[in-house]
Amino acid sequence: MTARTFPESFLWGSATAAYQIEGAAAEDGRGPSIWDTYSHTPGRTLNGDTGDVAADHYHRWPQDLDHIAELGLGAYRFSISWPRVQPGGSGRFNQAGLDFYSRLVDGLLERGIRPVATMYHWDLPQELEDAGGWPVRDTALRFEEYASGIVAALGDRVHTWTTLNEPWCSAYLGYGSGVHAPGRTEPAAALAAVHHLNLAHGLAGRVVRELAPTAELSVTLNLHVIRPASDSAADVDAARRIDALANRAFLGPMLNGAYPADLLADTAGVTDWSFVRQGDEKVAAVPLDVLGVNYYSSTLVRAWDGHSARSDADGHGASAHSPWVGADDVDFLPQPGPYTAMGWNIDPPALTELLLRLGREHPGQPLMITENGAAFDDVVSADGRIHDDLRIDYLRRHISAVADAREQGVDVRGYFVWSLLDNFEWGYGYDRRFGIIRVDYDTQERTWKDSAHWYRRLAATGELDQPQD
Ligand code: GBH
Repeated sequence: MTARTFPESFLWGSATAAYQIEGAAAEDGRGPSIWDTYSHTPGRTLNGDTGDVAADHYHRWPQDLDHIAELGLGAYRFSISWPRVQPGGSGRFNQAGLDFYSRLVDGLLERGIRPVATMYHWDLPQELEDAGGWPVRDTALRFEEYASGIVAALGDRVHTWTTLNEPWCSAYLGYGSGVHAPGRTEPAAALAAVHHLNLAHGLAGRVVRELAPTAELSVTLNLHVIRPASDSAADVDAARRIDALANRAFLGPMLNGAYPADLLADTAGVTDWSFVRQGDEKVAAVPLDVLGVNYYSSTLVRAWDGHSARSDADGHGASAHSPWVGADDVDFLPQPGPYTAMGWNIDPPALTELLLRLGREHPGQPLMITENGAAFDDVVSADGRIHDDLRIDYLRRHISAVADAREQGVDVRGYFVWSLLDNFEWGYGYDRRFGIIRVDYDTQERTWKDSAHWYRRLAATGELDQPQD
């Protein structure tokens, strides 16, 4: 088998998020977030699962950091729980919460692991949602205040500050389709949320520049690779419209300092965008040291003719509402397999395509894969091992896709596997496992899956086995 080699400077990491692993939901002064409320609402999550205990990382973090060190990873991407450090979302900070992350960051540094901290991975303090949530401008201002508190406390001990994780999900799944917290289904509110997330990103980015000038600044987007079902003008236009909602609604303000004109025109029937004030888009365009890209699967669309049966094979989940606000005449087609346990199609070349696009449209912008990984139905063998060959194959093919883009000149500097541990998979609870390390939720025991052993070797050598077709 031939191997392709990544340079020593390439950063190998793993990622998690606070609500998905920490547990200790009511400990040491943590306040409630929208995910506590949502997961405790009957019918919202699979099996009624909540993040109350999760992987108990709040108590087990030293051992979890030891696992990262044993994996030989250069970086760890985690998120800070806003309601743990500022329970009401504004005003008083909770010292016990700040201390937890301070210890975590020091624990990483002691082990030679670069801390990559995400400020917001979906756990909005409930009080701020009660005051209107992301559709309201004040939430962005509160986020700036929160950012000031955590950057002042952790400063440049954090190597990379990431403002937001996947604002697409926060806005469209939280306020459009309602399959994420807070579970609202209001198309105009979803677009207002898009804007206030972009604004929050810019305001917090400015805080990082001021308070931690030597730290790197980034944001993580889940960018979509959208293919039209045919080359008909109508299908190509459907793909353009979804690209505007999915990708350019964030890339526009954040990297170019302006919303794309076609997005504003396409959604004119939903909102007049009057919540965008003079200067906001410039604030959102704070220069980034690195753009984080999360990638899992690709998207196939066609123009809907208005009468044939719809597929709607997108992120509706159980919801009757589409996350694709203002695009009711676009249909999402089922994709050819294979699929992961999430039902998402496996499409590694689309990742290369996405990276080439970013390299072309945003030349000079360094990139990082901040999430990629897969849920499969893991089986614990009689010998206690988890032979997750499908996950290894998924990772190998996608990392190979990253190598393809790098060979064509795209500046991708690192790769973070999602996830370090099995964890609370949002609406799917504990039913879907993304970890390279298994968590037994009865004992909280951690067991390395074969993929963890495989990933450790890759990080140590930089040498990737080729996919076996
Ligand atoms: C990420 O979300 C999250 O950052 C992370 O917390 C989460 O655990 C992880 O991925 C795994 O889900 O919905 O059928 O249209 C990824 C969310 C996944 C949303 C792919 C869009 C497209 C397929 N995205 N999804 S579908």
